[in-house]
Amino acid sequence: MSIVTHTTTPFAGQRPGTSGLRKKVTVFQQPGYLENFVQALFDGLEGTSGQTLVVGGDGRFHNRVAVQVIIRMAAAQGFGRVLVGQGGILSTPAVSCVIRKHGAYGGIVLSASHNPGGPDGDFGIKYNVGNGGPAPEKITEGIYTRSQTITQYRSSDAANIDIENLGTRQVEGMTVEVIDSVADYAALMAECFDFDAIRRVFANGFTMRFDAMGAVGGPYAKAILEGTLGAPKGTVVNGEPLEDFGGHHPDPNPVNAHDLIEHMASADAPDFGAASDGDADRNMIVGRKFPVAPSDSLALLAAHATVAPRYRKGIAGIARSMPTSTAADRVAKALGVPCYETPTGWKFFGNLLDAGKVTLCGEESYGTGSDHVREKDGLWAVLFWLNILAATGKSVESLVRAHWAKYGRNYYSRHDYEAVDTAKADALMAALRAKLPSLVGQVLEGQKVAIADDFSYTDPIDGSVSSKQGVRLIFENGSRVVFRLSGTGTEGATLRVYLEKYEPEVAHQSIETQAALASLIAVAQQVAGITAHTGRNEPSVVT
Ligand code: VG1
Ligand code: CO
Repeated sequence: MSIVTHTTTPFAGQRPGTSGLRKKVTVFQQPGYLENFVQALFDGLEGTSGQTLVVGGDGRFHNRVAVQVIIRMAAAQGFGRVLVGQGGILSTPAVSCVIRKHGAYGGIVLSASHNPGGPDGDFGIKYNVGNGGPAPEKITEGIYTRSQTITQYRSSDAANIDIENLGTRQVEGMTVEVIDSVADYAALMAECFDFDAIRRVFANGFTMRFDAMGAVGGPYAKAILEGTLGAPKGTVVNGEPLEDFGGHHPDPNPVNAHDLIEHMASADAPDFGAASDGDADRNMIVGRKFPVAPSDSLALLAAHATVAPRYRKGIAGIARSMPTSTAADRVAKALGVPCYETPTGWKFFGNLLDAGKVTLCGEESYGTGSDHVREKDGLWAVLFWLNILAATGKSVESLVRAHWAKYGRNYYSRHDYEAVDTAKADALMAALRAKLPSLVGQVLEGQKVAIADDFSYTDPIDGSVSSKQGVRLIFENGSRVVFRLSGTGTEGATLRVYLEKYEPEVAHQSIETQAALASLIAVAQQVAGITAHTGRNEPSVVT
């Protein structure tokens, strides 16, 4: 066994997006592609000698190959220990949990989250820092810069090691511990929530379906829901993590998780439904015939937080990504705590969480989390809902309707135009940015534009500035239309249009969401010229 230096040449475009570097599997299979990125990452890290690195992924195709590459390179880098999930499996929140619990230097998550898996699908790699959260932009930009000039990488020439069985192995001077993928995470969940109360409701016949969509959430949900909490076997469906997710597109929204939506609307619907995404950091909550909007879910968790043991003393504050609806802001106001507005992507919550400014965070894209880890956490949100259902004895629908009655309803929808030609999407955004000054004060579909700008965020803790984070029109009545391009796709560009309208009157709250947002949808077309620029008459996904 020895450490070998390999000469290499850069690959264009190894720039991490919203959540790590995501490319087609075939791109990652190019010799040296993954190695270059990992070396560019390692070259920017100081004092790794003897430290611990956590490695795991969502089990998609290429996961095991990548784990072995990273172990060999971590040994060459001089890490003292690698903690790897059994079979290479660790959900994103589990990686965050393991980093924190074991005082690791950082961790590598192998996932392209909701992007399709399999040999023709996508692969991804993301670096998390010592607080357990996604690397801040300063680090990801550094990786990119180094990746563009890289000339060599270092690796042990050791053979593949056994990562299928628990236990300790040795690669060069480094120890590899293959750990139970679920244990540390499950222990943390038991500290957060009232497991006795949840166990009682299951014992009394409460029913649920958890759809893991063939992705990494399955083993976690099975162990905790069917194991610890006593939910009947079969509560978790699609619970085996498969290399191609069993053909599922593990994006837990009503379009991709339509099986669950249909089941929850059927005659034998259980009391509660939930789904999680590829790397189990996102969640969808569904009551009987009643999908819950993610922005509402965040607001409702905040309003009921004190039922859960971890949050019994109350929350310090809330943070939401800019496009997320302002439903949480109303709860924060009522609680007398601050609500922060950050750019899209979980990395922007890290500083606020570390500084104790916020306890709960959320995004409109079915992501919710708290200071228990530094990632969004799908199963955590599901257990939080179970805790609230157990504590109140109410149904999902009655809880949400009571919330609207108290705080008003934020009608909300996201329209995605996927796989648009990149040049056309860029042209649309450029044209939109150019006309922003002229939009202020205009009356569009009967509403006056109060603010038209490109969202820029100054981190309140470290002062770093992130600009061009989304074009937003805010109307005098608080309605909003936001436009941004996705940073996670691998085919062309995805235009996301976010629409929000606030309705304080209970009497007007039973309108269908798209109907309630009709005038804002018209404004979006008119202002951005979506059809003219992209040739698309309608969005490919509406959530
Ligand atoms: C999307 C979501 C964003 C989320 C990100 C990563 O990003 O909109 O809210 O944080 O995915 O989630 P974008 O740039 O495509 O809009 V995940 O579950 O892929 O780690
Ligand atoms: Co995810």
